[in-house]
Amino acid sequence: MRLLLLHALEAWFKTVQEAIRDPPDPPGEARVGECVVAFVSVEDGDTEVEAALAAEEVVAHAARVGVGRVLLYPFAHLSPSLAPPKTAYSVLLKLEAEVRRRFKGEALRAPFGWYKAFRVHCAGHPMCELSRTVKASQAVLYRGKPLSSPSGDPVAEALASRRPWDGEAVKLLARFQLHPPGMLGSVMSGALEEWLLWKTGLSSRGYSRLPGSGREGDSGEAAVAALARHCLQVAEGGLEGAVASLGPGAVVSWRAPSNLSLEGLLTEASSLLEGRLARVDLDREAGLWAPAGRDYSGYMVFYKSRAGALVPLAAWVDGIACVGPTDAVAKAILDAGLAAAEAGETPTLPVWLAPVQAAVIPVRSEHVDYARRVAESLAWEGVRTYLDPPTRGLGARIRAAARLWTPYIIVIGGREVESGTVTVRRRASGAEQESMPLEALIEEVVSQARLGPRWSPLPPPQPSQ
Ligand code: A3S
Repeated sequence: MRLLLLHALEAWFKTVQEAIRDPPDPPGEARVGECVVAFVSVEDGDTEVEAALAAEEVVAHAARVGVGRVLLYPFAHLSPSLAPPKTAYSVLLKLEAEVRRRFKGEALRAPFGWYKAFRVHCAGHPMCELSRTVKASQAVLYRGKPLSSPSGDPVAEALASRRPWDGEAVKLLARFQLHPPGMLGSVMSGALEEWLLWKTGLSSRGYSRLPGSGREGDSGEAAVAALARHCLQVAEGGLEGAVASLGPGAVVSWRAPSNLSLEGLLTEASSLLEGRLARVDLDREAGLWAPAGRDYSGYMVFYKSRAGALVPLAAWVDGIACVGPTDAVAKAILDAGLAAAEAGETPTLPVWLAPVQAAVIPVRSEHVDYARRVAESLAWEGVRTYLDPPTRGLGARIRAAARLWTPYIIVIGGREVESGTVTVRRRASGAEQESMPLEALIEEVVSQARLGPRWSPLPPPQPSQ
């Protein structure tokens, strides 16, 4: 289906002469105030899927230009492969129904099957004109219906939701610099990518870096289609494994048996995801289908967000598993952490995933030199560490470290300086603080971080079969 969408300050049309035998609509004339005029050419093969996708485009343009009225205008001149009038008319009626279902404003339609005189006063601003080609292969279907068409089915609504994070989560994602993306967020995304490469053994046997393809947001139709397309790209490419950068995150994919539990892998990355993952089969009848022009089978794993959306985190399609984008996985983990906190638990990240692994806090200025030595010896071992100087109260600095779920908060006071020890608050154990020798602390933090990919011995390279 081809669309030409114009933001008009006013429009007028008048039927002049029948263009087909027995036009389904009576002749008519109308003057319309400010509206989006949607010139529509129904193409060969268009079905209710294109009608729903086109309705989405029309309603989105009206919202974009802030107009409360749309005029659907059948227009047999935007495509070389037009559908015959009868089919075109029935698809046009479907488009009208789908627009009415979505659009809170007024929806009008010009008569079909007529030569018409018309006038459109185009507003002329940069956003005024838009042309779109709408095809089913862009659609994601759930139980055979496009996700974008409101179906009242809670799963379909959750899949199509564009607002996966509530206010609470948005604040936390900003603090962790995941949304908008910042340094801490890229550390978490990168750590997840390294962890996945390590878990799948790809890091030892090599993988291809695919060019990234744009992806809008963490959930909704586009994210689902992007993940499915990525799997197919790797499968069709006959690749052993691949990493594609998608915006601030990356998708890691590898050849995997169908009995691989992607839910298990995700909860291994963070137990916070436990119980918040849902699997939807990629199956034309019963489940989710991101048609890419050919049949395939598999499933997708979604994170159930606190805001009630389903965020795609992993998929297994035709022998290829893929997890990511890693920034969406990190966001899901933080959102799940909020759910744990709401249930009275203290959300913690594995040390290898924590963007900040250790905070060193000298109580007073005379403790700064020794504290700096502690911070430097941790950083020297590759521990992500910061020193928070006594420019504000001790309590405020401890709370700041806790707000970033820092696994190790290390306080340095007079006693510690004299005895060459440190006082540690471990977020995971939640127990009170403990005094221990600096060397023992370094050994513990590094051994915790070693549970991640960075220090663990890589598996021996596979003999190239
Ligand atoms: O082609 C004659 C008139 O019949 C309608 N029509 C279509 N509209 C959209 N998509 C198709 N595939 C169509 N097939 C037929 C239109 O109303 C068309 N009339 N603007 C007027 C005069 O040109 C017009 O296109």
